[in-house]
Amino acid sequence: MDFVDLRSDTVTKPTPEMRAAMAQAEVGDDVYGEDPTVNRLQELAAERTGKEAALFVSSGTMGNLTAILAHCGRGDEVMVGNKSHIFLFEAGGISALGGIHSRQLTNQPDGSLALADVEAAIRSDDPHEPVTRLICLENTHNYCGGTFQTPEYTRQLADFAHERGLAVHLDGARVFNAAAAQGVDVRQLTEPVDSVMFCLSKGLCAPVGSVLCGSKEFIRQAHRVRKMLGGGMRQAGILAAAGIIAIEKMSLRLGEDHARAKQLANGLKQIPGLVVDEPETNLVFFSLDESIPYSAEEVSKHVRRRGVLADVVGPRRFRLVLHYWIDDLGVERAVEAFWAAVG
Ligand code: TLP
Repeated sequence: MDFVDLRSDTVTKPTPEMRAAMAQAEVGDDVYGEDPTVNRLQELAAERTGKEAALFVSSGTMGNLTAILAHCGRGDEVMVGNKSHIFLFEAGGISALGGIHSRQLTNQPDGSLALADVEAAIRSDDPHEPVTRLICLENTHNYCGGTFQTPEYTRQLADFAHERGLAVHLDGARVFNAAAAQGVDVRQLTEPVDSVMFCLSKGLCAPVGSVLCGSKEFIRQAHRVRKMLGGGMRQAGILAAAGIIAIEKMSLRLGEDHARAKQLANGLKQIPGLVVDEPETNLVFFSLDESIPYSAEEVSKHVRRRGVLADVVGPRRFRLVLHYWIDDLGVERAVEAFWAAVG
């Protein structure tokens, strides 16, 4: 069956243009710094995010881990949101592999961290306590509903952190979605922070890879950490070639996914018993109210039989993700499948 796969934007396959560029990519040994296509991708990523340098990594998880290990030493503390991807879904890597202590602050409904909470969580110079080193933001915020942070908030939080001697890392897995949704240059969201990781392999359609960007000195350290984690790749230009198209072309069309997310949310809202959050970007979250006698798992099996794949994120909660390979017909098929399952 031809599935409408709304489980994630990570399911996106490369475009025909990407496959052609991958086949023709000029490559070299990237551990020697000799892969011209990787170098071009890194220069492009640095330039787009307003940073001095960048490093190609295998995944978003590796990018965040590499960044946090480069910012912090063993026993240091990093502030993360209690709904952040780093805290919830990265296998506890920062503590397991880095000996880094996490301090979880309550994410506000829009995914931000309240400055008052940050201030209250900064450790004092007391030998009993870990040393506060870093604050992590997430933009767009996945589990807060694909919400975006504004340039003003980002600047305010970064200034606040810097005045107190702390660094800021941005999990910008979908930061191009955050920029597109606000009609701003992505730099406005990345320049204020010390480091940013963004993913090529989600809504931007590349098959593999993320990029970590920051100062030259930070990337020099991150390079060593990446090697330590086994992330030094060789002829990675084959992957980077798709990444260049992801940044140059695919980042420009994300507004289409956001418009379809609204279309999908509006369609689902018509179905009695579904409580649909207003999407800000490409993620649509909704819940089943008590009038529906099925669990999310049961509903998901039902819609699957109609060719629609949905992400179950709670006993009565779903996430549907719009991306390049979902067109208007896909949105219609999804709405029809949920009508048939619960309507
Ligand atoms: N998110 C995936 C799942 O792991 C949940 C998804 O389907 O959304 N930061 C954020 C904000 C993410 O959403 C993700 C992936 C990552 C980091 C990790 O990226 P990868 O999967 O490349 O390691």
